[in-house]
Amino acid sequence: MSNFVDECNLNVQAGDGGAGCVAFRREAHVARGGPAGGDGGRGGDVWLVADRGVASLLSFRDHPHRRAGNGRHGRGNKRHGARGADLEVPVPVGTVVLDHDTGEPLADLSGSGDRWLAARAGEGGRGNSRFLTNRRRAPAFAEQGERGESRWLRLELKLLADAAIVGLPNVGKSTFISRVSAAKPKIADYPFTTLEPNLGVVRTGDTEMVLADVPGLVSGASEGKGLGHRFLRHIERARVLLVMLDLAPGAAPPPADQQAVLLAELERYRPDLLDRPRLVVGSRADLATGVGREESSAAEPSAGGRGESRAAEANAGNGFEGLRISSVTGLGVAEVTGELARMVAAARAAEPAAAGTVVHRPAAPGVGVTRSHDGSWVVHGRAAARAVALSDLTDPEALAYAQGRLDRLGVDKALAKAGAVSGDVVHIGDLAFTYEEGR
Ligand SMILES: Nc1nc2c(ncn2[C@@H]2O[C@H](COP(=O)(O)OP(=O)(O)OP(=O)(O)O)[C@@H](O)[C@H]2O)c(=O)[nH]1
Ligand SMILES: [Mg+2]
Repeated sequence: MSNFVDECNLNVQAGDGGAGCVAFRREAHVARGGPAGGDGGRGGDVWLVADRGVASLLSFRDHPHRRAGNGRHGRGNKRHGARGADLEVPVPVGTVVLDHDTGEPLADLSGSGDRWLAARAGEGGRGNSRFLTNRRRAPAFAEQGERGESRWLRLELKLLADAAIVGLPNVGKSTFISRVSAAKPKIADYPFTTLEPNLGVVRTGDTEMVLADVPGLVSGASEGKGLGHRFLRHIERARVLLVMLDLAPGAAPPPADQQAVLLAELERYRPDLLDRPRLVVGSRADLATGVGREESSAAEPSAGGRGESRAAEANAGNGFEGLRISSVTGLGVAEVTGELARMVAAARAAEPAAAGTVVHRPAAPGVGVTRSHDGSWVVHGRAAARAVALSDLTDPEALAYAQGRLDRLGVDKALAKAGAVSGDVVHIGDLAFTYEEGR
């Protein structure tokens, strides 16, 4: 099975907050000393971090769950619980994060070190010592810890290359990258040898650029033909496209037709790919007739040529006006890398400075009310859930405290506005209440 995985699902679970503690000081002469319960620790956050050392999303395929540490509970003597450990999940540079259900883009980790908060930790609960007031001298309740956020994400890897080679299958894309970089892709004389993208670093003069060799494109790729358009996403971010047309006789349609197919597929996938700077080259020129001798347009049939198709083959080679290369003889290779480097440098120079790509999700909305099928009401929002997450809601002081907090959040108003009437059941967090009008 392939080790290059460029899409996966990931479940991130932030740590729960620890519970606040209910405790009282022990004093020699007082039956019950002042409240002394410590706070629970906050849970750990889950961060996704773009890391150059990670090549693909492989590690998530069989193990899609990542979890940060829970906060510890508070204890007596106002001892606070320890924080849960944050979890940093390394992902490849170029990872795009989407909402699993809606497909909404959430983050784009395109620079090494970019970080994104994927799941927010639960806050620790406050201990009873925090609820001491003039009128509440011995609070016998504390806050529970908040649950850490948990969600499913969809990750897609879009390779970041300066230039990507676009061509029909078997035109010599992999041979070219193996010639100009240290990449060692599989090369063979049949279509679809390359099943996953290869990256290579090309150095020319003082420019260093990353070149991507992607699987061959065929007519209909955008409808799923060949390897489909799955790999086109790796072309999306290339600054320059190296369009490679086969000049070998009899192997492929004439260069102009090859180019038409390639451009049509690019356009169908993403029209703006056609605005990308591109360099068109003719490959396997050593096999084409009349190479490098434009003046000898009288076709010299190559040895082993096949009868009546020779004239057409010769035309295929000769009719091409772009740069001709041979990765076998080295013809034109330096010219192509030089020209690519120039185009890449120009494209880089034209880019706006990177905008410190740490993306944050918008803050969670306030209080919301919805009605369930059974006629009960559900109050949404972190603040409301926290207001009722107390250690002991049978304690009258705790209940009064929770009620005051819900009032301040406008929960009663929101319920009244939504049409709740006395006797309706209201769910907040894990708890169910009965609604009373005009209280
Ligand atoms: N004579 C000659 N043969 C070449 C040249 N470049 C590639 N080939 C041969 O052409 C065949 C296909 O080369 P690949 O590099 O695998 O082609 P590809 O475009 O990567 O093919 P896919 O991965 O299947 O899309 C192999 O047999 C290569 O040895 C060249 O410049 N001259
Ligand atoms: Mg290949």
